Amino acid sequence: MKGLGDGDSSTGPGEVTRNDFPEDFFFGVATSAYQVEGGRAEGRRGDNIWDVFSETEGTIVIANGDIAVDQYHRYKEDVDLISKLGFNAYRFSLSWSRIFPDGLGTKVNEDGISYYNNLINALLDKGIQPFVTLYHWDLPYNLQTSIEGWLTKKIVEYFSIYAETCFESFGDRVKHWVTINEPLQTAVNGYDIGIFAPGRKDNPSTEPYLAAHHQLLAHASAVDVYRKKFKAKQGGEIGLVVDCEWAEPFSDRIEDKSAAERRIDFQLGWFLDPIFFGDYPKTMRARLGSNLPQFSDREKELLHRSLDFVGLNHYTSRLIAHMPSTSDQFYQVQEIEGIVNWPGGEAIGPRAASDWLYVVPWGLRKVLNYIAKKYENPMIYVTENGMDDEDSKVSALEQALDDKMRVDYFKGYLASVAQAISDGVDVRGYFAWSLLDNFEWAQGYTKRFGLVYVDYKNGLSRHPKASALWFSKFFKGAQ
Ligand code: GBH
Repeated sequence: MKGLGDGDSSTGPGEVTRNDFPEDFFFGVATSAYQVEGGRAEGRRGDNIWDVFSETEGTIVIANGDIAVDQYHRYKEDVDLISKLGFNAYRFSLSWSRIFPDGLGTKVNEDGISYYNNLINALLDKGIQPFVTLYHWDLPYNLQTSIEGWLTKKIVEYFSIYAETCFESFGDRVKHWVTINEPLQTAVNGYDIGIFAPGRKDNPSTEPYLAAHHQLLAHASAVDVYRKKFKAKQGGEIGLVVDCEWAEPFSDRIEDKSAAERRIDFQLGWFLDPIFFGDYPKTMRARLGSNLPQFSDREKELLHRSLDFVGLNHYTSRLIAHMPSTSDQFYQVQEIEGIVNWPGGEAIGPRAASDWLYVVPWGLRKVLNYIAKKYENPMIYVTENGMDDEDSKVSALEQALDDKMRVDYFKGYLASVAQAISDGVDVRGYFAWSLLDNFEWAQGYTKRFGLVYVDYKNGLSRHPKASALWFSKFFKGAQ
């Protein structure tokens, strides 16, 4: 069964060189504010929903980002590191509550603006392009308590004010903007399963769809602000970051094939169909009925082509089968099951530390081709791709730095991107997740996604792993 299909030739570590990519391709590393910054109470930053969620009894979160890996104080060192390793781009996110502590957008916190000015200037000094995400899950806490966060349409207005302030303050230097990171995860993990802030799980048949709807409208409205007021003068581009696993049909049965298609509709189509085709996928309308909100004509217009590029976060793939009854609400409505073993029993790929992450390099080529074909061959950045190791309390530093499996992961997935480019997909850049080991949300510091090891027991010192050094050699044309 394994080895079917044209994308399967690169299951092993691929052969890949810098020459397989265009000269002006962006190779970056990525992080997000709450996962790396720390400085929770510094610079007059307001609390966000993760600050509060991670100190709430009964959540599964086992740590917090109060200090995280302290990029707030070490940004210069981190920028030097990115530069020394040879990357030419850095994707990071802004903490909304550093800029507007209560989220209301009435008074800009100048301390927050200076911090990001310093970071952006340090990057540009080293010739590193900043790719700036406005929202990577850390909603100002006051917007959660006062207006129910993403459940209400009012959020669109607050997000637009925040976005405008960011374009105004940083857009003379920032030319690549992302509005929202993975609206799918906020909707499903934040409002269905409840493992992410704000931890809601009591109305899984309605709230995820409202949270998604308002994120889409907030995205479109921010893009509108950028295009009307800033784009001509600043000349940058703006997009949305979606996450999508590849869904390979478990078998040739028609039920499994359409289950796999539905799975992608519920991950990718949920966000890209309204932008390209004016409404949610038909499969979603059919299954969700009145639980799926409607767009007004004006909103449809606002959403229409509201992006210059698609940002894709991609880590893993699944075999998808038709399954009429499952325990998870989001899977139940799709009637699907995600499977990690081929019908013959062999795993779809080696497993990383996280139980959801299987190494399946060919899946990335398939997702990229899927997006190109379905959505008019848009410009794409792979905005996240990577794998994690288990934090080990016992093994020596040298062992932790020798991340052979991650080197193979990057080789395989980069080869897959290169193949997609030769297939005709318009991929312009690739970002490895993550620059540093960091706060891995519900899993705290137990999972390490970094190219650079952070020694939590020794002053958060940074130590490049073999994978970071592999990238450096790759940039120089050597292997
Ligand atoms: C990305 O999401 C995020 O953008 C990034 O912040 C994060 O660090 C990275 O993934 C690695 O996880 O049940 O706790 O195991 C990718 C989509 C969403 C995949 C959450 C894993 C399960 C979380 N991810 N999901 S958990």
